[in-house]
Amino acid sequence: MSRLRGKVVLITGASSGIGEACARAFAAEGAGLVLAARREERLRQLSRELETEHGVNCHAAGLDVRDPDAVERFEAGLPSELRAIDILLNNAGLARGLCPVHEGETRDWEEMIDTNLKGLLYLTRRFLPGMIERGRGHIINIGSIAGRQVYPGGGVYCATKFAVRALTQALAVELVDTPIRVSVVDPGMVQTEFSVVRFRGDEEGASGVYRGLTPLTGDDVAEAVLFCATRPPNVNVAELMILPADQASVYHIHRDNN
Ligand code: NDP
Ligand code: 8X3
Repeated sequence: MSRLRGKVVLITGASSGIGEACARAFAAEGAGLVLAARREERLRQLSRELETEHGVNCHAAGLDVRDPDAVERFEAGLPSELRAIDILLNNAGLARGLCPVHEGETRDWEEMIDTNLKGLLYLTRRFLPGMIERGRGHIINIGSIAGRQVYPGGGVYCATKFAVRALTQALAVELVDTPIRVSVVDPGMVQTEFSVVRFRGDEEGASGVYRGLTPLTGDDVAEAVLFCATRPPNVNVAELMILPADQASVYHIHRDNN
């Protein structure tokens, strides 16, 4: 029987890309789901689909992770059968722009820091105490290869992902005397809405990022997340980096120019 049957998984950023793929993967394993993102209609549609396809219990609600009061209201609005979160997947995140710090826009920096870092903290602060009380739980953070290496124009985005890695390690240290596990999954290039968001709707610029290579899909990353979530209780995958075969580092990428 699946190790996830009957577990409750909260996924932020479930309205597209990696988060949506994870929702599908966890539902297929029989987990109950709490789905959060700002585009509520997309979440509701996904939720209906997963309930019909897999017979799982699913709750979808609009949430902007940058707003701590909204996070509090979101928790208060959870149905009783989905209140005890077993796995918190802190996935919501984004990059804005690709320009050096001396040309950067403060609103872009704020959006990245508030979403990728402070949002992750607000969700963790709200749901971790319950895990500690119940003596079970797993926090899985989506970091990035950009949390291990920097690149020009990626300064603030990379800084947020370095911070995600640092926070994951800090949580692991703080929770070592509890059964709570903490993991970070660091993907390389994944073709999702990420680059379209980064370039504010410039589809051509976004697809140029992946030109000549085979990027990861959201499903590839979901498999890695599922691997972390399904280890036996004595095993914690502390860090997992997953890259396209065409990528060896942020600087070493094989592109087929034909
Ligand atoms: P997508 O743009 O496809 O998905 C991002 C998700 O985050 C969406 O569901 C979006 O939902 C949600 N989100 C963004 N801002 C907020 C917010 N303020 N409140 C709530 N939800 C929010 O990109 P990916 O799936 O690729 O990105 C998921 C994670 O993976 C991010 O943390 C990203 O940094 C990381 N990552 C991505 C890589 C890639 O190459 N694609 C590589 C490495 C890591 P909505 O807009 O509806 O709120
Ligand atoms: C996204 C991967 O290399 O575009 O986290 O920063 S990268």
